[in-house]
Amino acid sequence: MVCRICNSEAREILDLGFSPPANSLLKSRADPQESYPLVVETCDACGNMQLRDCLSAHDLYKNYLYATPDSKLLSQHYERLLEYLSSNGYLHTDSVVVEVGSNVGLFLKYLKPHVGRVLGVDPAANICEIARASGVDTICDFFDPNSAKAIRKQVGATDVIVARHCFAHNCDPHVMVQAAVSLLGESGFFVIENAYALNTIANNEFDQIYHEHMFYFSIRSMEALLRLHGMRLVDLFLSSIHGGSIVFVAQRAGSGKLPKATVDHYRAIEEKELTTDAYQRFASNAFAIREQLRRLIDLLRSDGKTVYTYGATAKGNTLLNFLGLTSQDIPLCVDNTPTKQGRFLPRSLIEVISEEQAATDPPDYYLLTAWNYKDEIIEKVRQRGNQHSEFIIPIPFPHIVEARH
Ligand code: DWN
Repeated sequence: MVCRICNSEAREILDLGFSPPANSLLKSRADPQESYPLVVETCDACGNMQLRDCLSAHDLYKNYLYATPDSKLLSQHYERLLEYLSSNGYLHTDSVVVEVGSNVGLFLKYLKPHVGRVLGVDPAANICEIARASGVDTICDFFDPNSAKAIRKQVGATDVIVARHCFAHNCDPHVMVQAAVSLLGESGFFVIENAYALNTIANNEFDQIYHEHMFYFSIRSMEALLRLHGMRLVDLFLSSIHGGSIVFVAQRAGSGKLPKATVDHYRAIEEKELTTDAYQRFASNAFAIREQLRRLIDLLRSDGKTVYTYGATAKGNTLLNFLGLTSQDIPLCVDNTPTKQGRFLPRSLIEVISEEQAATDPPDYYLLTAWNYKDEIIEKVRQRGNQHSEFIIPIPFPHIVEARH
């Protein structure tokens, strides 16, 4: 396939087979469902890592079941992100901030008292309703040059555009950058937070590969994209959330701040780590994890043990479907998102139940498919009185955590 950043030839690094859209949970086990190829490629010319096949954004996001969880870990991240943006002069108390992919508005709600004005943009009508009901002004639309023009009419040139874990979710990455350039004021900042490709590759996080994640950005690929639109990376901020994320701060080239030494520092580390060998190890480790984890679960089940998953996560669907695990192996999935409860995970057909329901008859093991919230979830399970269940952590290699109080 062709690289969707620089149009060079891209080459395959990992084929995970066919998988249904990760958040397409079914209302009934009999509902029709489709699976599509999950093949990841890389471009040697610009460092881009992309899905070979993109699904329609409309089909993926118009009625979206993922609501940002109300999590301590995320709240701590919001605090650190606000501190970082404010102390570096990217955000001020009078800033006009637009968040793209604002979901239920949790981040904007946190930001609102610290800036001039906030506005959310999200394509999922059902999610926008929740955001508006919580007092966050939200436009229900995709972020593209047309909607950017309408937003500029409404709030004027924007000081900061934030795109957290949604920028990689579009087949054409140029559209969002074009939209940002047209909405930003002359010295405005475009703050893009994504799962960081270096963490994905180095930590064997192959479960981060699903149809919503159409790109896996590195410093190199992000700079290649920004450069094509007269923008440049001026700073970056690494975080451990979502299995390792990176916050890119971009500005129009030639205006405002010069790139910080941080960018050179981490680009040099990336150049050493994100190598062809690293991609090959990533692919072979995905198959090694599949074999180890499948063997572990089969062994536990043959010993009469019960295994549930914890977290009806997008990455959990990739893991379950790549391993071929179904409701025959894992009868239930626990998740605290009301819109997911009572539904069935696509293709594995595992029923989603609430944390309260699970607490009444806990399993011997939880396969932690929300492993990025490991400490918070284990603490919650123990505090609710369950000292029985043990936790299978699938990444970076399968291991069992008891963590009993
Ligand atoms: O990029 C994306 C990431 C940021 O979020 C989106 N495309 C989709 C989504 O991916 P995910 O589903 O893998 O994300 P999370 O945030 O790891 O999902 C956590 C799930 O776990 C949620 O469904 C909520 C659930 N949960 C829970 O049941 N109890 C989470 C916590 C913290 C809990 O205590």
